[in-house]
Amino acid sequence: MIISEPFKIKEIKHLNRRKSHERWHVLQNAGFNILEVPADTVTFDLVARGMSAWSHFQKAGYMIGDEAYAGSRNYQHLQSAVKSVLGVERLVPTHNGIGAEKLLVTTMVKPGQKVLHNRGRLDRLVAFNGGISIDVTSQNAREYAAPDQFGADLDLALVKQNLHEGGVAYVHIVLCPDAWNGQTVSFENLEEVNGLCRAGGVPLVIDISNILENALWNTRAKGSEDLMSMVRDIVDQADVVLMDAAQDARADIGGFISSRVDDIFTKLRNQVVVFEGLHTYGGMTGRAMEVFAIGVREMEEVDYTLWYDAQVDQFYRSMADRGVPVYRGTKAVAIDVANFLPHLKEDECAKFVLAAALYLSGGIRARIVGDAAFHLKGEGRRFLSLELPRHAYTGNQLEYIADVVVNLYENRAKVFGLSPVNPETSFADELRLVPNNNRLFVQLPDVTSHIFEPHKIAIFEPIQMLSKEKRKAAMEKAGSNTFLLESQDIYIDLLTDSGTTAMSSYQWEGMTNTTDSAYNSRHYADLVADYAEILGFKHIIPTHQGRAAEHIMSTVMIKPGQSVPGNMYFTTTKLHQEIAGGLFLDVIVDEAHDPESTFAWKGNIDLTKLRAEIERVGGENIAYVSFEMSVNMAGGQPFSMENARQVSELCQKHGIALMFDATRCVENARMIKVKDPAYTHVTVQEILREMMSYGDGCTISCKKDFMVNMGGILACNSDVLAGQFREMLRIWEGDLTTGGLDPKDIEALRRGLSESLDDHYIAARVEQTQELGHKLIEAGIPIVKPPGSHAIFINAREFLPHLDQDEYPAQALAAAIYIETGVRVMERGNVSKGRNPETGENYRPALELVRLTIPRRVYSNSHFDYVVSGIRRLWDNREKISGLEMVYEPKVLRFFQAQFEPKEPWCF
Ligand code: P61
Repeated sequence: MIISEPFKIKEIKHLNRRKSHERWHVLQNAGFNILEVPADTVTFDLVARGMSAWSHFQKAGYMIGDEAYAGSRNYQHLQSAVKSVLGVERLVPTHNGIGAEKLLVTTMVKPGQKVLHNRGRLDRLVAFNGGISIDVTSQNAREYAAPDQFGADLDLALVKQNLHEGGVAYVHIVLCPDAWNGQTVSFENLEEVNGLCRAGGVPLVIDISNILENALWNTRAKGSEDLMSMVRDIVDQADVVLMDAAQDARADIGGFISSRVDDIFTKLRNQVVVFEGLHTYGGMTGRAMEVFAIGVREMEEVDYTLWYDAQVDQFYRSMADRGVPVYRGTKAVAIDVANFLPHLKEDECAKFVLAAALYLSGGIRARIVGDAAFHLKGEGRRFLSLELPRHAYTGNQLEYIADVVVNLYENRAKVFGLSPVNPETSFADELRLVPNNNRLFVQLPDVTSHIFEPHKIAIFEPIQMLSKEKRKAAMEKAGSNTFLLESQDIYIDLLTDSGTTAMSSYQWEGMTNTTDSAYNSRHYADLVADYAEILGFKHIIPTHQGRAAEHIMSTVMIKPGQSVPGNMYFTTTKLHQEIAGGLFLDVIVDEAHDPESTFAWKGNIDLTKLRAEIERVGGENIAYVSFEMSVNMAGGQPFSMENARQVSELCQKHGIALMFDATRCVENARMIKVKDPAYTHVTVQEILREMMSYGDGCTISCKKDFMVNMGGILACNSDVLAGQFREMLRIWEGDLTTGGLDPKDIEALRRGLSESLDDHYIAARVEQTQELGHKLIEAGIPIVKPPGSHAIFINAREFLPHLDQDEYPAQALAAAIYIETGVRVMERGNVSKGRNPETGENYRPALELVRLTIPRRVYSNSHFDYVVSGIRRLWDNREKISGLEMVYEPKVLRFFQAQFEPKEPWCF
C-alpha cells in the first residue's frame, strides 16, 4: 500500500481564500452559477483536467519548446513517448481533446449515421455533423457503483442490435466517462465490443485520456500488478485512439488522435491541417508538446497512479464514513444530490444549489460543464462531481474539503432552492439562477476544524526509496555521516530547513523578469524598502547567506577578548565570534538544557546570568548580546516578548548592543501568538515588528523563514555600524547592492518576505511540526519537549542509553534512521559541539540530539506519518545499534565532514 506521496513539493501556488460573505457577493454576480464564479475567488477548483501538478521535468520541458512551424523536435519527442509508453505508432497532434474528437467526427460521421457510445450525455459534435448519438451504456451505470463494478460497460445486446440495424459510423468507448462519475469499463467488455465491431466491420474508437485509472481497476480485477501491460492491451483493442493531454499526462493543454487503420489515419492526417494546424504540431506549441511528451513518459511511474487512487479513496472515505451520500469514482467523488438535499423539489435546481453551497462554505468549485439540460434533469442531475486534480492537493486539504461537505450535510435543512431565469438555455455556463429565499445559505456555520496548507502543489519532484541493502551501502560509503550522503539516495530529507524551501509561482514570476545588473537594480531598492518596513531597522544589507552576515557583524563589532553572551550557541555564529577574538558565553535559561522540561519559553535569556556576566566583565567588555529567535540548538524554542523587553532594557542600561539572530523570527512570532494570550489577536507581522523594536540590529539566514534557496540579511540602526558593515561587504561578499546574490534571488527574497508573514501559512507551518512532535510522543519516542517550530529533536541519550557520549549516540542514531527508513536527519550533539581546545576532550554537551528538520512547503503530513512509523520500528530494535568511532576529524565544524565506523557491525 502506498502511504505517502512518491514525490516532494518543488513549487507551490497560493490558494485564494475569501470569507463566506465575500463569496456570497461573488455568487450573486455570477447568477448563482458555479461555472461563472471567477477562478481567483475559488479556493479548491475540483476539476481533474488541466489542474494537475507538473513534475519538475515537465516544467523544465516547458522551457525547451522548439517553436518551429514544421517538424519540431518536441513533436518527435511526443511521438516517441507515445510509441514507447502506449504502443501508439502514428500520431496526429491536436490542440486538446475536443480537437481530437472534432477530427474524429468530421472524418468519420456521415449524415444520418449513428455513433454508439458510453458517455452518458448528449453529444453535440456528432449532432452538428448530422450524426445520431446513441448512449449504449449498460443499465448498471445508473447505480454509480464503485470502480471495481465496471459500471460504464457497454450494453452488448444494444450494441449488437444497432450494429445489426446498420448505419453505425463507429463505436466510441470512454474508459472512465465523466458523465457516469468516471465509472470503469472492463477489459472483457472491451474485448467483446471489439469482437462485435470486427464482425460488423465498424471501427472501435477508445478515448484513452483516463487509461491509467481504468487499467488500474482492470489489473486489480485480474489479480495482476502489471499496469503498463494492461494499458497496452487496452490500446490494442482500438482501431482509433484519442487522448486529452490534460488528464493522465498531467499537461495543461494538448491532445492527439491516431489510427492503426491506414485509411482512417490518412484521413485524420489530412484533416488536421484544416482544423488544427500542421500535422507536426496540430495546434500545440512546441513547449506544450514537450510537457505532454514528458507527462506521457511519466505515465509509466506506477506509484503516481497508485497515489492518485489512494487520494481518491481517502477523500471518499472521509465523507462516506461520516454518513454523507457519496459515490466513489476513479478520479472523482460524486455527491448523490437527491439524497443530500431531499427537501428540494424537482424544479429547484438541486445540483446548482449544492454547488453554490459548497462554494459559499468552503470556496470549493465542483464541476458542472456542458449541456444545461443534462444538469437540470435526468441522470446528470443525480450527482455532483468533485474531481481531484492529480498531485495538486495534500491530505490535509482533502480532509478540510470533506469537513466542509459534512458540515453542509449536517446543516442541509438550512439550504434553499434556486430558480432558473433562463431554463431553456443550451449550455450550463449560460444558465442564470435566483434564490427562492433571499437568506439562502447565510446561516451555514463556518468550518474551522482543519488548519491546512494555504497553497496547492504546482510542481513536484519525484523521490525514490532505495532498498535497505543499498541504503546500508550508501551509509557505509558516507562514513555514517548524513552530511555525506547523496541526495538521490534519500527518500525524505529532514537534514535541514535551510535553503530547502519550495518556492512559489509568485516568486518564480518575479524571477523571470529581472534587471540582471548587480548595480542598483530595482530589486535591490524594493528589497531594502520592504525589509526596512517590516523589520523596522534603518539599514538593510543583503549578503549571500547567514554566515556571511555573521562574519561581517562579528568582525566589525567584536574586539579581541570581549565577551559575547548569547542564548545557546549556534555552530557558525559561535565560530565567527571566536574568529573575531570574542568569547561566547551561554546565558540561556537552564530549562533549555533539559529535554524533558516543558517550559514554554526555553529560548529566553536568563537575566540573572546576563547580569552576572555584565558585573563580571563590565558593560564595555561585552561586544553585544547575541539573541537568537526560535533557538535552533535548543530544539527550535522561542523567547517571550516579555523576555525580549527585559533583555533590551538591561542592555540599554549598560550601553550594550542587542543583536538578534532573526533566522527564524517569523516562527518565534507565531509561537508568541500561540502561547501568549496577550497576542492572540495580533498579527504575526505586528508581533515581529515589536520583537525587532527591542534590538539594535540582526543577522538573518533568509534560507529559512524567508522562503528562499539562497540569501542573507544584515541589518542595523546605526549609521556608523552600517558604514563599517558595507565596507566589509564589498571586500568579502560582492557588490554593495547585491551582497553577492543574483538579482533573481533578491527578487525571490523580497517576495518571500510577504509570503512568510501570511498568518495562514505560518500557522500551517508550525502546526505541521507540532503534529510530527505529538505523533512521535504518542509513539513513545523520547523527544525534546515541548515541540518547537522548525524541527523535532530526538533525545539520543534516551534512545540509546547503552552508548557512552563519546561513542556518539546522536551520530549513530542519525545513521540508523537512514538505514531503517531512507529518511535523512542531522546529528546535534557531541560531534557538533566539538572539542575543548584546551583539554582536547569532547565537550559532551547536555543535549545529545538528532534533528528532524522540516523544510518549508515540501512535505505533507502523509510523509511524516511514514517517518513516525519508521522511527517507531527502529525504537523496537534500538539495542542493536552499537556506538561509533570517529576515523576522520576535520579541525573546524567537524560534523560536516567527519567519518565514523560502527564499533560492531549493525544488523537490524
Ligand atoms: C541549519 F549543520 N542553519 O539549521 P547560513 N543562524 C542560525 C542558523 O540556523 C543558521 C545560520 C545562522 C542551518 C544550516 C547549517 O552546523 C550547521 O545561511 C540560527 O547557513 O549561513 C544555519 O546561516 C547560518 C547547518 C549551518 C549546520 C550550520 O540547518
